[in-house]
Amino acid sequence: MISEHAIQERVRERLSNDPARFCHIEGVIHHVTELAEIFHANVQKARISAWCHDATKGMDPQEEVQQINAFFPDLNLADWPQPTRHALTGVIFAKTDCHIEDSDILNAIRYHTTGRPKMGKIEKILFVADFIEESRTFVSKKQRELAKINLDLAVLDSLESTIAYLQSTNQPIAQLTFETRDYYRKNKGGSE
Ligand code: DGI
Ligand code: FE
Ligand code: FE
Repeated sequence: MISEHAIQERVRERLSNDPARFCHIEGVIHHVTELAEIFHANVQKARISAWCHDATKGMDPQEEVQQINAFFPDLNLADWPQPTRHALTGVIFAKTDCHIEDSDILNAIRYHTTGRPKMGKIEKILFVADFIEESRTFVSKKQRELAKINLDLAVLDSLESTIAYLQSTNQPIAQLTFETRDYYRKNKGGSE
């Protein structure tokens, strides 16, 4: 794996035409660092996953499909609505451009949009940090506070909010997103 600084520079270069996205990522870096310290997770892994998570956002949708089909031949793209696909190309970026092979980091990137049942600590930290980052003006102070107290409840809270928003705007929702919500409804605050 290349150094964190080198990863940061590759992401900056990749997003040179989207400074707001780079700024969002810097905000997520701040939150994953804080959450990893609170919940005793590997800070370095959390930060690397945060740098990569949205690096490929804004790609041409056709190129996106081609890249995903070539890299994940067994994956069914019907399960991944277009707005969730940058999580998959993010994994491709992490592996090919940054030489990342660590499964905690790659899973955090892959599931940062949909979540998945039984997420690991780094996965949950990136998922929640992405939701509470300052550019999400609809997130309340209470929701940001919850993240520092109970990661599982914060995952659930973010999912309920995203699903309600997507339903109200008639957007397709990944099956995995519902499965994740159902899992965290049943396991409220259960696992760490
Ligand atoms: O990339 P970000 O904007 O930082 O955040 P994200 O990766 O969580 O979400 C990207 C977009 O995808 C956002 O508009 C919400 C949407 N999204 C999240 N889950 C789903 C989804 N869109 C669809 N269609 N289906 C989902 O399951
Ligand atoms: Fe994203
Ligand atoms: Fe993001």
